[in-house]
Formats: sequence, C-alpha cells, structure tokens
Amino acid sequence: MSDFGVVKIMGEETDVNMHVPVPPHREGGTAFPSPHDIPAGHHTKPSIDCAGEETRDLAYGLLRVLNDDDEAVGEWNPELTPDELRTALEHMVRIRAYDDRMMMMQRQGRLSFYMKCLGEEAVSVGAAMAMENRDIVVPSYRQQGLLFVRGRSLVDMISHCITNSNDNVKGRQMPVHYSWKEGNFVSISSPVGTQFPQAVGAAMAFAYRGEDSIACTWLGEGTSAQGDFHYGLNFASVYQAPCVLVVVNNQWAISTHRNLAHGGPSFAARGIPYNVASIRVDGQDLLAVYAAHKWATERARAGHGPTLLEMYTYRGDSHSSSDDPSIYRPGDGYENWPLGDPVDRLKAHLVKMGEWDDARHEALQAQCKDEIIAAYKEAETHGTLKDGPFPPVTTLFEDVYEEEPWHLLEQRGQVGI
Ligand SMILES: Cc1ncc(C[n+]2csc(CCOP(=O)(O)OP(=O)(O)O)c2C)c(N)n1
Repeated sequence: MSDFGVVKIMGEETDVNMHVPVPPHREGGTAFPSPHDIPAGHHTKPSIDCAGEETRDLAYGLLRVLNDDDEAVGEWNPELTPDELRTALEHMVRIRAYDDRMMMMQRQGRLSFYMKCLGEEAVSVGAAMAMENRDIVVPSYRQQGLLFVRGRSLVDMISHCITNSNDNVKGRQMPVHYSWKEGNFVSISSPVGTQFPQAVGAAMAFAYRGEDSIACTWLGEGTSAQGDFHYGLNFASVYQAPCVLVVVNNQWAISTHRNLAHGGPSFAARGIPYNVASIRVDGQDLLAVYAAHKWATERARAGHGPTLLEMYTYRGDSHSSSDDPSIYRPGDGYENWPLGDPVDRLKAHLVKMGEWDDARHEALQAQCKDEIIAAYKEAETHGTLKDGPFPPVTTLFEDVYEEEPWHLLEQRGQVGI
C-alpha cells in the first residue's frame, strides 16, 4: 500500500511497520478522490421523526441539490424564493470581500492575526438562514457568516479584530474569536473542540426549561479526533438534546490532512452508532446546506433529537495569516476542488433561473467592497492597533470574579490601579 510505513522522524524518512495515512495526491488527472459521483437529487428525504439509523444512506452518501446544469433538483430542494437566494448570495459575497480586506489589513500590520473562510461561506450562511435568531450558535473560528446573516455591525466586528476601544471583548480574545451575546453567538474558544459539549449542554437546558430554541455548533474535522466530539455526541444521543452538531470537513487541519483524523468512510457516519441522525452534505451547495439544516432544526425543535451534519468542503486559503499552505499541499487545490466554489455555484443557479447576471454580480462585489472600506474607516475612529486608544488596563481585572480574589488585588497594586 502506498501509504504504508514511511514516516519522517527528525526530518529523516524512516520505514515503520505501521499504517500511516498520507494526503491523496492528484495523480492520473484526478484532482481529488471525492464522492462527486453521487448525483444531485439522489437521496430521499426521511421524515423528521425517523430513527437515527434510518439516515444511514445519507451519512455514507452526499446530499446535493444543485446539479451540474445549475438546477435545483430532488426531494431535498428547499424551494427558496429568488429573493432568498439573492440574499444568500449577497451574504457570501460580502463575507468574501470582508475576508479579503481583513487579510490585506493584516499584511499591512493593521491587525495582528486573521482567518479567512474562503470556500466555506455556504456552510455558515445556509445554516444561519435555516435557523431562528433565538437559536444559540456555538461556532468555531470559520463561521463568520453567522454574524453576517444575524446582522452584526461590521464596525463592531472590525473593532474586535483591531482590538480598539470599541472591541466588545476588550482585547481579551484573538482577532476573529468573536463574541456577541445579543446575537446568541457564544464566544469562540481558542482551545478547539470545547464548543461541542457546551452546545449540547445549552440544548439540554432549553429542553429542561421547556423552551423551543435549539443549539447549533461547528468544529473542524481535525478537531473531531478529540474527545470533545464524542462527549458531545454521546450526551446529545443519551438526552436527545435539541441540537445540530456540525463537522466542517474542509480536508485540512492546518497541515494535517483529514485522513489522519478518522479511519472510517465519512465523518457523518460516526453518528450512526450513536443512533444520531447523520447527513453528509456538499458544503459548496448552499441549497443542500440550507435544506439539511432546515430538516435538522425542525427535527430538534419538534423534540425528535439531535442531528450530526458533515459539511464536505475545502479550505480554499491558508489556515490563518500565520500559515503558508504551499509547503504542505498543492497550490492549485482549491481551483481543482471537484465540488466547485459556493459563490460561483449559487450565482450560476440564479443566472440559470433568469434572476441574476454578471453586471449585477459585479455591482454587488463593488458595493460590498465599498461597505467594508467605509466600515473599516469608521472602526478606526475608535482606535487602531498601532496607536490605540486601547481598552484601559483596569479591564484586565474586570468581568471574571464578582469579588476580586487576593492575587488579583495584589496584581492591581503592582500596576498601581
Ligand atoms: C485543543 C487545541 N489543540 C490544538 C490547537 C491548535 N490548533 C488551532 S486550529 C488547529 C487545527 C484545527 O483544524 P480543524 O479542526 O480541521 O479546523 P479548520 O481549521 O480546518 O477549520 C489546531 C491544531 C488548539 N487551538 N486547541
């Protein structure tokens, strides 16, 4: 087997008697091994009260609505109106403009760190559009689309990223690790994976109190190799918690390929032994993402329990501004991703319907760029990373303890406040 037994130890290639997965290479003209040969419209739609086991085909298959001719087909077609489709497209184009601008600003030294979600825009936009704003979201760092759909102010988002006096988390979080209580958006955690059990706990609390809100959470496929994934899934299954658990399989966990994170056929398939309804979804297909979330959300809200979704997608850019993917994967990976780009595919669908055209698309891109530039300028009126003003030093001691313990009082004394 080609992936058997050669590892690099201290930079030296060494034979070992052990299976060591390697990333798939693009040999023989095939860009990537993928389940692309499952056609759009292939899967039937089970009733929302089905047993988890009845979703086996969906967990091992791939839910797709948009076909190769840019038409929406099959039982899972959510029948979104042209206005709803345009709204989704608008959000995705705006996120892309935002990400590009912020990464450019990071390169100019105007923010310390940034993470783009190129290629994964539909994953968060489709989810947020299928939920109610009262539903609690416990995301990872690549679902900025949730904030866009829920209407967070761009100025506030940028203020957080440049850590100025308008940063609602007072400089305590890394850029991109947003927190937005008013939008039911739980603070993003730097230690990855903690969000799964936390979201399940929130969902259990909703059920316990008899409220009909649900919780939704996301983690990367790399993170799903951690215990947190299984703790969350097990609690969700045992207590039939009203939640939607999402594994964003974007193929890479920084430089570690997804085939080092699991030994099975799909990440969604892991839900079946827990008797959790599980669906693998084409994450580049906004309609499929929306439809899967709508089904899972209705199932949870009606008291039929959790759903595990795997979003099959591709991380189109670097892991973060601190990463250089050219040293561990092909530079043209994203252009060759067989399931395409979510913006291009939704645009093509709208064009096919006669509801969109290139001129409108270009105008939208220009408008989004202008909005972001204006918001950036406004955010900088609250301070810049270089010159401040910054949150006052007293904020170091606030908001954690109701009564400050002795060691914090001592430290206060040391900084003279
Ligand atoms: C508990 C923990 N371990 C390691 C890290 C360092 N780290 C940050 S992101 C990341 C990769 C996560 O990859 P994945 O879960 O696939 O998500 P993606 O970045 O691809 O969206 C790692 C290892 C961390 N932040 N927390």
